[in-house]
Amino acid sequence: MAPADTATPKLHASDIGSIKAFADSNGDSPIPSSYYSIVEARDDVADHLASSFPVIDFSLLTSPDPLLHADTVSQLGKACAEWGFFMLTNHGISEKLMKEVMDKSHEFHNLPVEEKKEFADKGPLASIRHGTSFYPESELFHYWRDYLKVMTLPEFNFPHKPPGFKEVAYDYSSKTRAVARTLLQGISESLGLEANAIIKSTGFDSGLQIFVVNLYPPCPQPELALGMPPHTDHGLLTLLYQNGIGGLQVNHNGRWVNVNPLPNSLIVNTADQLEAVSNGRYKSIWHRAVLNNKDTRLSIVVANGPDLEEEIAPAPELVERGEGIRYKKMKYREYFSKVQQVTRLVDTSRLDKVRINPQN
Ligand SMILES: O=C(O)CCC(=O)C(=O)O
Repeated sequence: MAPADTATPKLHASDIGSIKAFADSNGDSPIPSSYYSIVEARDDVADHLASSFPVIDFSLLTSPDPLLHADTVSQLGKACAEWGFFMLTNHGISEKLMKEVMDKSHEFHNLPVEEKKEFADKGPLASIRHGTSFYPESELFHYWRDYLKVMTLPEFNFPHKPPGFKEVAYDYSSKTRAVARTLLQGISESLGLEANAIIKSTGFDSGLQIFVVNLYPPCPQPELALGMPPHTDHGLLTLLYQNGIGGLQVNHNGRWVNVNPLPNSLIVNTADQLEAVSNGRYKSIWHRAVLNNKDTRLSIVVANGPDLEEEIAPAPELVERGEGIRYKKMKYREYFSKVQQVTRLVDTSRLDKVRINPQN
């Protein structure tokens, strides 16, 4: 499948340092064979399912009309149970702020490589991390993306450049956190729990938030490489906003489906800790990022998690309702730092470490 004889040598991501800089200088030349991560035909995408992707109107979830609210809670529960992903419209974050945060994110990635060295990735618990690929030191293939990952909660950290980035990121991080909090209340209700049940049991109000900016430069051979491998997210709820260029694919009942967000909408997905808290009713869904050969794609991903010191376990009410307990209790810090590291190379869910019966 891969044209090995024409490929650039097996360059390691750490030699490359920044895929944006590499892509800028490499032009249309073949990509290094170390980036050949695609193992299945790219056209195996179930595009007929894209139009069924759930849409939730946030303004109806927060409506004072109890009927509209209840109807939206039920749609939210259905979206979480059937897709684990949905598009969120009318979320109340201004277009101006969304544009500013996107522009500044782009400016950050456009800074000269030298200027970003002070933010070089020093491991998952570092507060500011800039790097390339997925887990460059240990992965089997490399991935065509550069990233900035910042812990914005429980304490706000942020790079001091480019000017103005920190301020808009603070605003965006607070507003997305508030949206995630309200969604968690709706999700609790959809499970038949008290609205604040998940917020309380996960210590959400002192929880972790990671602000990620992914940049995927155009790739001359998008049929061979991925921007990000299939993975699930470790927290509770992730909110993604992209620059209008598609690339996110969601695994729905074993098929990849392209996600086509409306402008200014957010794409939300349920993550590992929500699967555990919901005792498996709302699964953490595999997703990946594919590439194109024309446009630079940016995605701003805000991962919202529990308090790192909180022990996460299925809601007792769900277990008592006769479902039986399906997930072991685990401190989020342990899950976040250890489980994530240990299982990063294998194609099994990290959640298998806490699933009581990994077949479920
Ligand atoms: O850029 C995307 O569409 C996917 C990003 C993602 O899954 C992540 O940052 O974890």
